[in-house]
Amino acid sequence: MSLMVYLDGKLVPQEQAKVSVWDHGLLYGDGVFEGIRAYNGRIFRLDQHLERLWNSARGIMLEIPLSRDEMVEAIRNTLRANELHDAYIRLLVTRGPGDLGLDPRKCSRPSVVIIADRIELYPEQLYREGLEVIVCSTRRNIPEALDPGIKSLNYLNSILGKIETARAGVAEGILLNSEGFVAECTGDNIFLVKDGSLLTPPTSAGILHGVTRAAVMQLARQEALEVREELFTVFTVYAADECFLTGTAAEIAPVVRVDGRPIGNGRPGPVTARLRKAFRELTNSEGTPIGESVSGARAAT
Ligand code: PXG
Repeated sequence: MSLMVYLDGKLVPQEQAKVSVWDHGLLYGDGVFEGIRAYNGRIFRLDQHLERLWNSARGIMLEIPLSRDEMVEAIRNTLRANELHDAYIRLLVTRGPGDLGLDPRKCSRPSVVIIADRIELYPEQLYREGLEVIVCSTRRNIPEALDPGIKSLNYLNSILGKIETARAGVAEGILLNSEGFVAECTGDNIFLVKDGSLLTPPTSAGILHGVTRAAVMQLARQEALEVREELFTVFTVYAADECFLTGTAAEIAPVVRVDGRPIGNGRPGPVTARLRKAFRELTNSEGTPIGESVSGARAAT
């Protein structure tokens, strides 16, 4: 079945959802994006995702041509048009069509795209048995050059890491920052459990300010677990009791091997399991309602 895609104010069938080859999002990766999830008819942490989108846009001096309320309505309409209750939402704002030069002032109008699709869940086995990761030789972008806090359409730094993980036959890869401290993974944030406390790199390490990361820190504190944002090296990872990754798609994914070394006893640990349960309860209990589908909504623009 063809999906309806939001493109610059209209809902169009996916076959017609096309952007110009002059769009600087394509020519230069000039734009910002978000990956958001809806659970059982509710959009999880939508405000935080939109706050990050607006911050990213501000970081590259891109004016989003919709108000926050209009964006919320556009997302809800896209979900309703596709009758999706559990979904992955990809939201993009590109610089828009310009000329072949870099100058963003030549781009008259940013483009807004919202794609809502069924969520492709990771295999259950991955959560039961845990995943294996490597430490990539690709380093995270340095914040002084391009802050990883800006969720820009230029993801080559993560893609270089992903190429390494694919060649190693593992699910994810840890990226160190330029100083050799652990930053995050190609598309997930990282947490360790050591002596009952949670450890995660601070945003000053040069990482994406993950929405799932923030939710997990909040849940951990509610569960009376100590959470420390501290710089650490890969040796701290090797010596951890537990390790897990957080992200919109992965949620909370246990890591059991790093560079071929078992973490803890080599099985998903109890703190990770406890947080996974708390996270599931959170995603089931809060969120912005998508609202009722109106008949004929698929044709509406
Ligand atoms: N770090 C990076 C670099 C990310 O891209 C996260 C952390 C997790 O953030 P949230 O807010 O989702 O908790 C992300 C988000 C993919 C993919 O296909 C992943 C993201 C974006 C685009 C694609 O794995 N991740």
